[in-house]
This record gives sequence, C-alpha cells and structure tokens, in this order.
Amino acid sequence: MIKLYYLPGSAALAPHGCLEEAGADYELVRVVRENGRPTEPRNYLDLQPMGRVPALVDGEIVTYESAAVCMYVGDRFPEARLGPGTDPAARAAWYRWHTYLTNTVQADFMRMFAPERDVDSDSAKAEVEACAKRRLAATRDWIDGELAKAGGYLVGGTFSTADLFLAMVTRWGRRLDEPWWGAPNLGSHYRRITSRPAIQRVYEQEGLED
Ligand SMILES: N[C@@H](CCC(=O)N[C@@H](CS)C(=O)NCC(=O)O)C(=O)O
Repeated sequence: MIKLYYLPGSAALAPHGCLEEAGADYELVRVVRENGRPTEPRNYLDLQPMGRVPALVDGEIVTYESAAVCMYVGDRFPEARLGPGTDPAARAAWYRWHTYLTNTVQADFMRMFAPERDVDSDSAKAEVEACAKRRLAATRDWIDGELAKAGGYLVGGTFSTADLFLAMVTRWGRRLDEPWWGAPNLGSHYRRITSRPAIQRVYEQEGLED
C-alpha cells in the first residue's frame, strides 16, 4: 500500500489530494516533529533526507518534493486522468506549472513564512518577508489572468494535479493582506477544486476548515 507522510495543511496537501482523486489505496502517516526535527517515524530521514513533508513510499519507490509527488501520482494512475495524457503540448504545460508553482511560488511562500532561514537580523527578516509578500501579490495577479485565459483549469482546459497544487498555494495565500482567493479567477478556481468530493474528504482527514 502507498504511504504518504504528511502534516496538516503542508506541502503534502496537494499530493494527498492527488491520491484521493486517484482512488488510490494509501495510508496517511503523520510526521511528528520536535525542535525542527522529525522524531516519528524514527526512520523518516531515510525517506526524506531534509526531514520535510511530504514523502511518498510506493513499494520499493521512495520519493519526495510535492510537485514531483503530484506528477508521480498523475502518471501512476493514468485511468484517473489527473495528468495530461500523452499530448506533448499538454505535458509541457503540466511540467511548467508544477515547476513554476514549486520553485518560484512555493519558494516565496517559504520566505514569507520563515524569513529566519535566509537572514539573521530582525530588520533583514522583515525585509525578506516584505519582498516575498510583494512578489506574491504580483504573482497572484499574474496567475489570476492566466487562469482566465486557460478557461478555469491550468492544463488543457481540464482538471489535473496542477490544479491541486495551485489550490494548495492559494490556501497558503490566505495569509496575505490581499488573500489569493480574493482574486476573481483564483477564488472561483479554489472553490471549484475544494468542492470536489475527494478534496472535501482530504480537508476532513487533515482537519482543515478553509
Ligand atoms: N520543496 C519541498 C518543501 C517541503 C517543505 O518545506 N515542507 C514543509 C511543510 S510545508 C516542512 O516540512 N517544513 C518543516 C521544515 O522545513 O523543517 C516540497 O515541496 O516538498
């Protein structure tokens, strides 16, 4: 059985949504962290060497990085049609969105949530946080426009794992002065994704309310 290692509302949320949408047989394992280190399961660093969530174990295969896990699940369960199929243009868009959302957008959220990882002094932390917020405000507007052009779903006009990743970062964006879900297209996208029965189950399993 597949195992997904997670913490509620974390970067494991989109992979969790992918597994539930796929109808996969999987077990959720909550990671326990103390003083910034995972303590349970005890071998967690063997699965995810940075000690972060998510990690996914599928038989002999161990993988991590939330965007990679989403694409892995999309390819692993082709019958669930969570990926782009074989069309090269759709695959290109699928790779592009996952990569952009993780290496640019998610990275800015991490700077906003934990500026102390980048700099030491309080004034530098405030500056890193403010810069990240400024970039995320511009990113919000740009993605909102892209969603309108794309017809409401990121890849090929239909639901895919990329939409689950976007909904995850939209939720993180509730902490900004102008919440991401306040933008018209991002808001309707978030509601469309989170009203899916599989995603409602995911929110219930993780104990999330918004
Ligand atoms: N790029 C990684 C980031 C994972 C990550 O930073 N996860 C956070 C939760 S959202 C975490 O485990 N934080 C604990 C820590 O960094 O010590 C991914 O997307 O999987």
